[in-house]
Amino acid sequence: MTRAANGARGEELDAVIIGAGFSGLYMLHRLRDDLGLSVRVYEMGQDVGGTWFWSRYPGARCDSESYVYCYSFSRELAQEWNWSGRYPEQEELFAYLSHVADRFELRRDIRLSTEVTSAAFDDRTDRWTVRTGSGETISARYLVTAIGGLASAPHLPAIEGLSDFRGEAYHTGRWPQEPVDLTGKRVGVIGTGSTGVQTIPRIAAAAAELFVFQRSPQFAVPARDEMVDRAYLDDVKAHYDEVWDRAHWSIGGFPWQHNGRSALDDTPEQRRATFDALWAEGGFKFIYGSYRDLLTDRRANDFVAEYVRARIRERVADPRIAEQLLPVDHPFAARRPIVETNYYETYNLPHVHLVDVRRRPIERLTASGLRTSDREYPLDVIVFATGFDAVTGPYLRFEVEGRNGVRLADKWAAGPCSYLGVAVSEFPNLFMVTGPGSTFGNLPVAIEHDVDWITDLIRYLRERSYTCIEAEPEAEQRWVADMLHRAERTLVPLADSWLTGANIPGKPNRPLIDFGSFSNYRRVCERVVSAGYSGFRFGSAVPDAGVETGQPSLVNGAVWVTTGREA
Ligand code: NA7
Repeated sequence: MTRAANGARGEELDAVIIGAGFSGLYMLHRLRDDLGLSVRVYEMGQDVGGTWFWSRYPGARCDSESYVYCYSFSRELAQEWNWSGRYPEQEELFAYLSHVADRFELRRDIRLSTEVTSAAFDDRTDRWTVRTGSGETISARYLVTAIGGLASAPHLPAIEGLSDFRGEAYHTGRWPQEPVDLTGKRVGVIGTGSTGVQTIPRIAAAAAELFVFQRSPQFAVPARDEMVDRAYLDDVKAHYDEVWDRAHWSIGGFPWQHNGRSALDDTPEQRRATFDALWAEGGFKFIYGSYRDLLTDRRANDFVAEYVRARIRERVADPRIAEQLLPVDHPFAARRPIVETNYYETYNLPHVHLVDVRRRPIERLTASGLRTSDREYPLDVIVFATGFDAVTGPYLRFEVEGRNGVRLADKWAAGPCSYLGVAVSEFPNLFMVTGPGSTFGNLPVAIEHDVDWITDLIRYLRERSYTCIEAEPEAEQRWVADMLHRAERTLVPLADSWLTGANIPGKPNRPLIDFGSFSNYRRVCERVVSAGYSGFRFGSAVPDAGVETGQPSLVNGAVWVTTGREA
């Protein structure tokens, strides 16, 4: 036991990890089993799985391919696990993560149903004091946030009359654990992002009537589940190293590269042939395996945007409804791309109605339904597929206090800053797995990278008896500036979405993640390591014994070490 900053006695550990999803499970495995640290994971859900514990709405599935939406750190795990198909549904992903927790005996160090309510860095001991909703206080040398960017911060828009509605209401990110029976009911879905597009066809299959309240139509590409079969998945297993090597050094964490050409250099016929071939394959390859400039040059993007609009028109029987489903206010893939199955055909069903709430805005919920500016829709169930306070939201749900009591919420008031998306100046010994400013794409690949990188960094600290590490403010500022510069070279800033915080009223609007490629991010991180963790400074004058005796640590006398220049 040790004495925490305010004098409360707390259990002493090497590391506390927040979250038991993809990131937290692997982080626990590395820190505990490879470095031999004492570690505890706190998870607010009633089971492990993170996103795949919470996202249980009808049709919830990942839209990355199964064989790269998983861990690669254990060849045995990859060889023994058999995915059922191309895009696993929530149940299968949850089963996979549960299997990982069991196989690597992780559960004994995970506290479920326990929310971390605050974390404060203690300048005197160079340790974090972590408090939980169940009243625990823990002192830990390292705090690792493995909280993802979405699942813990669902966004419920401030629609008037929310509490007046007498029917059932669900947010897709907090779908009940027990089955919800929609059979024969009048259902309204608000939102047509990735989640809405996945759930609408499934809800339509059960509901008596479905009203989709759409504010912004988006671009979606076909999933083509049927294009991947058992033989394909076995072949991937046989070429494990090759597939993973390609994913690790790719644009977005998928095992493909763009075709190296500019869309501007091809003839209309060549472009059509390129798009047709990729459209037939389906999935994210349509974006990441296509022309090199689709996401950076508006003219190239206009070609693909027009192609996708034409394909949408082909699938919707009523031309007036088709027009309403066409995205026109943002470039293709400038919002997080959507992958769909039977989405557009759903609007050909007689009991499915598209309501354009940009033209006729939602005014309020009533006891019996939803009212727009021109009429009332009687509903039994309302589904909010309205997204998340993404990337920063999960961090600002609890109090995080760094050196000298500086609050993370204050530090990020104008938008998040970090060094490499992993560390924040003034918040020593805090490590974020895919935090704000980290890379974007197929997340398990990014997560494994970050977890390995953090593990190596902690090993480095321990081998040299450093008790404290902190990002230098200058390195952080340069990283943020570089990241914003890379975003400016893409079309992402031309769209309002959660990628820039624009989906949350009042949230600073700017890119929240690094839109450079995965391979670039990896290279930068490698350079930082080879320069002796440039951009960080290390403190080594706080003996662990100081914690044991409750003596103030020697912050003022600490030997701060700065190595190299940041990459
Ligand atoms: P998204 O992509 O943020 O989509 C949210 C949807 O909800 C989007 O269509 C919004 O319309 C709509 N929305 C939000 N508030 C309102 C109000 N007040 N009225 C009408 N419509 C509203 O969230 P998802 O859950 O679909 O996906 C998030 C990520 O999860 C996804 O990118 C994957 O990474 C997994 P808008 O477009 O803002 O006009």
